[in-house]
Amino acid sequence: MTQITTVTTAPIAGQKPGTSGLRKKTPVFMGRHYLENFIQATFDVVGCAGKTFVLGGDGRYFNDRAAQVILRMAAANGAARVIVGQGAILSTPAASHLIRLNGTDGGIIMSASHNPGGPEEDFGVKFNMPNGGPAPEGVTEAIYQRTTVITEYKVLEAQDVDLGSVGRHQLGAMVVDVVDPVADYAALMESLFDFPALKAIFAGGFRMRMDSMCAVTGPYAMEILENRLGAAKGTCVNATPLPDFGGMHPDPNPTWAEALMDEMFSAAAPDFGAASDGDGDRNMVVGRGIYVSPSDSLAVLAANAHLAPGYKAGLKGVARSMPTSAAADRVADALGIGKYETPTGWKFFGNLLDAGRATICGEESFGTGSDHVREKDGLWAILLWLNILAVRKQSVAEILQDHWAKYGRNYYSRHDFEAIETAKADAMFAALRGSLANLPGRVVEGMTITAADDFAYTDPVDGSVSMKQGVRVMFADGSRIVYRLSGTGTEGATLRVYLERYAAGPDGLDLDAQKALAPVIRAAHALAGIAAHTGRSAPDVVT
Ligand code: G16
Repeated sequence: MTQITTVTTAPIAGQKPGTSGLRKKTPVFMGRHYLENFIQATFDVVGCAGKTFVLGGDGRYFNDRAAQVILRMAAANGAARVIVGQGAILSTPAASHLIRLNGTDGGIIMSASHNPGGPEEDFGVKFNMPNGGPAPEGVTEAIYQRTTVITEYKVLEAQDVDLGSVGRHQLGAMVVDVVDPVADYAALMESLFDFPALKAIFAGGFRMRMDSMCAVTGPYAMEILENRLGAAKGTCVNATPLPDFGGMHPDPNPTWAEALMDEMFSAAAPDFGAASDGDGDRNMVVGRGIYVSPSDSLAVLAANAHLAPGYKAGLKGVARSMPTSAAADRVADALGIGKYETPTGWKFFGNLLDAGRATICGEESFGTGSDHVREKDGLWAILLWLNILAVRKQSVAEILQDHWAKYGRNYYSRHDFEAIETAKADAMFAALRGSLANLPGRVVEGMTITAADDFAYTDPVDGSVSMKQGVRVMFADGSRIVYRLSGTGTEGATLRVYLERYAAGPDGLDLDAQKALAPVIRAAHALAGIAAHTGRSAPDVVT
């Protein structure tokens, strides 16, 4: 017999979801009532009785235990059915796809994305809506408000469900369907891309390195690249997901995917390199001897997507987050399609995708995706790049050079200053915001400021307004600086400074990005007084 227990609890401070769900140190999540309070608050807000949800996570430490708790709570709250990835594993894009494919009432994804995993590292939970996308701010705020008044939660007293093998189980009155985490996602990719053409390039000796950083993408990459497309054995490295990601920091950028960068810049470099993050929604692509910035990647994908079968009808529009470079806007203008600038956070793309206004979206934070799901999708971006390489029969370097020659180049970089004392970061932003009105007209590093503001966004579909989404300083020569505090960190504050400078060409398209941006970087430090406020004169991570 199974029995529903109502447990008395009390609000726990700080359960406010950030850019993408609630992310905290693992011991915090494992603390008494912590996970339970957040899950009950979620069910209280979105409803649970009679509903069907998808559940899965990136396999990090505590993923398996948390899944059993969430299942018991879903059963106690009257859910009809939960579809779970085998081993409680689902990449974030695969979870989004399963929600849409099965027409469920949403899903719960356990992940702290690119943050390290382990007993002392990070854990996270987020709710995705029936459209497959992250809950919008109105819903996450309601969940947070609920956590501040919660007094009890419900849990079924039962043994663990066997999530180790595919099949149907019963948990009290609730059905639990354990599914292959890879199969449906791989079929979706096969429907979008020209697999025979990709098979042909691998058969012809095209060499690739795919670094899954010991995180969730491993099994997806193995199945698609090595098993279905016939890439050489050993193409996929770090392909076994581990609870602590093998000690790696599964953030696919030049700093943390250093081994891949070294290989791609070595004499024996393969033709194409790629990496993905903890939960499989981010990607980095690298050519032989050339790094592709995420902003450029978005622009190249938008300009060439029609070469893949899934996008041969063309794009409806392109959306990017505000701090992402304007390179994609130039492509949208040339194609005569819509362009959109949203706040940081994939959730802001959902309405544009649902309304059919945008087909491809992307962010500087190594995220690209399309309307095939409602999350960014690392492997999708990598496969679209492969499809473009297969059709154009050019190297990554040649494709980038062609692109810049046609559109000009938006030199771009992001400088992160991590684990700053929150009070110091807040003081810096208060001073910066206070100075905005006086900035236009001022000349810094020889560049004249034309405008300065705090980005506010009105969603063109539902009219919702999001304020204070990042401080922008724009210059007469098209350069731009953006300052934001990260909403995904779990320790102190992370200051992100986004730097951009446009070169129309034909000269000056081949500079090192940091050198091309040097005056903009100096201006960014001077305008915000970064060193004076935070004590930091150099960034911790440069992407
Ligand atoms: C999340 C969001 C992205 C955002 C990124 C960084 O990605 O879904 O939209 O760009 O965080 O956000 P922040 O600058 O606030 O740290 P992920 O991959 O962490 O889920």
